[in-house]
Parts: sequence; structure tokens; C-alpha cells
Amino acid sequence: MPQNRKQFLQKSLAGLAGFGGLGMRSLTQSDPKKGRLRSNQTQKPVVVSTWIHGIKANEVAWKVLSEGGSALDAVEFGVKTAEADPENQSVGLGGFPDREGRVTLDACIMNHEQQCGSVAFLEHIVHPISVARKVMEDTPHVMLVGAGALQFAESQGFERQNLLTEASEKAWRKWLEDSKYAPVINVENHDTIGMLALDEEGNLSGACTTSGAAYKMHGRVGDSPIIGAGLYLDNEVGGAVATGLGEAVIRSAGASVAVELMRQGYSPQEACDEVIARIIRKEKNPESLQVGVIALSKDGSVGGSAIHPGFNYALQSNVHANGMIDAPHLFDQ
Ligand code: SD4
Repeated sequence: MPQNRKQFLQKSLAGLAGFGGLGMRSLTQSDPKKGRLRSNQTQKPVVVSTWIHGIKANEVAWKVLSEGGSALDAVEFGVKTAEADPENQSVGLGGFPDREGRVTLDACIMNHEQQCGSVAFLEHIVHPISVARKVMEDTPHVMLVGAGALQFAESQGFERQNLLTEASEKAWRKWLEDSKYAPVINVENHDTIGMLALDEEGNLSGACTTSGAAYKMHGRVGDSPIIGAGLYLDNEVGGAVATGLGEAVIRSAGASVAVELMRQGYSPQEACDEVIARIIRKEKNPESLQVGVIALSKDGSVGGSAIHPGFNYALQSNVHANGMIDAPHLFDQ
């Protein structure tokens, strides 16, 4: 093993020990002290979402939750704020286009009954999350892509709109000057929005929506619409959402691994740490890519973790005013 890799792994182990004595456990090892998940009903409702745009999204979701609404409505209405915001250049309207100048959107949604819906490579529609919900509720399918997703959206009354704002077009034209594609770590601290909510009934739902990596290849789909990668939940256990380089999240089945770890008794924080540690171990260039994961357990506990500094998430509950939490990072430069 090259020395720098070895040193990194040693540091990684040491770093992980700081997070509740996590160490390098794997799915096949069990920790008898962890046992079953504890139930702590006092926390609900809870909403948690990625990045600073999560604050505004949480406000909307919290209104739904605090009035006794469902987690499903909360996450859909919550993330729509980011989709509709033209200033947000990584989600919905105003998102950075692909290398051909086309804004293509990915989104998925999942509810407490293990139902899910997803759209990928969808153009011209401001609210892909609502189309994803329609796929879940009104079709026998889970995922629609591209022209088929657009056709379905229009059949449901969604209207076409130009999503490429002047600012995003200008940025794309600048990018075209040398057309270099290099995924950038922590693009100005705003990114895909992923949201998880636990409602008064104790039910979980999650949503994830993005315009994906800026200047991606035409046709590229990231982790955000893929159930099990960008989002996963099991109402008996908890949920998780991811942000960052989608390819790395897909390769690690990030969100579903986090949920399965919680099922084994890991706290949400420990589960996120383990997913991130695994990505760091497996990816060839963890120093140059960012992934952040957040998780919410059935008992209302929350965790989040990232490869590099800069990833944060917004949390609101009965005992936590809507505010940002800086996630720990596990890659030691
Ligand atoms: C993607 N995970 O398309 C999304 C985008 C993102 O930081 O979260 N970028 O890969």
C-alpha cells in the first residue's frame, strides 16, 4: 500500500474514534452494545435538510409538520422552495446547465409506506419533486426519465418553462471558453437539497432534488433520483440523503447503507460517518471530491458527515430552533 494512503487510513481510524468510538466497523460485524434502536418520541416532529437553502425549506416544511401535516407534504413543499429559487444555481429554476447548455433535473421522493417516485434527466419543469411524487402516486412505476418524464409531467398539468436563467447561461458561456470538466468541492456552499422529515404520527419521508453536477455530460444522471443512493428510508428505522459527487454516492449505495447501519443500531451520526469513511476508503481520489450525508432515525435523532469541511445542514425540531449544523469531516489532509 502506498505510504500516503496508509497514513491516511491510520488518520482516518484515529479520526473516527472521536465520533463515539466508531472505529472501522463493517456491515458484517455487529456490536452487541448497540442493540435495538431506542424510541424517543419527544423529538417529533423533526425536519433536516442539506446546505444553507435548507433553512428556508425547513421553514416551509415545519409549517406543515407543526400543523399536524404529513412528512410527505413537508418534504415536498419544503424542497420546492429551493427548486423555485432562481438564485440557487444547483436546483431547479436557475440550475447550472449541462455542457450543451441544457438544464436537466433529477429528483426523488419516498414515503413511510416504502413507496417512492423519481424523475431523471427531466427538462423544462420547475418542480421535478412534484413530478416524482406523481410518479409515485399515479403510476405503477418508480422512475421516469427524459422525454418520457416530460411527457408525463405535461400530461399531469405541469407547464414547460425555460429554466436557464441569464446568470446560469453566462456562467456556462464562460465555462465553454475552455470546457474543462472538473467536479468542484463545495461549490459556494449551496448544492442539492435533500430533506428528511418525521411527522407527529411518527412517519418518515424524504426528498432529494437537484440540477446535478454543473456542465455534466448531456444525459448524465447523478445519485439524487436514485432510490438507495441519493435517498433511502425505511419507516421502521430512519432515512438518509446524500449530496456531493453523485458517482461516488452511487458506487457506495450511500443512503441505503446509512439506513441499514441504523437498522443494526448505529446512531444517525455513526451511520453517516461510516458511509463517508467507506467512500474515502474506496474512491481513488477522495482528496478531490466531496460527499455529504445526513440521516434521521425513527426516534428523531439526526446526524451528518462529509469528506471535507464546508458541508452543513439545517435542523428544526421542538427542541432545536431552525439553524445550521456544521458536519464533521473525515478526510485528514
Ligand atoms: C449529483 N449529487 O448530481 C448531485 C449533485 C450534488 O454536490 O449534490 N452536488 O451528483
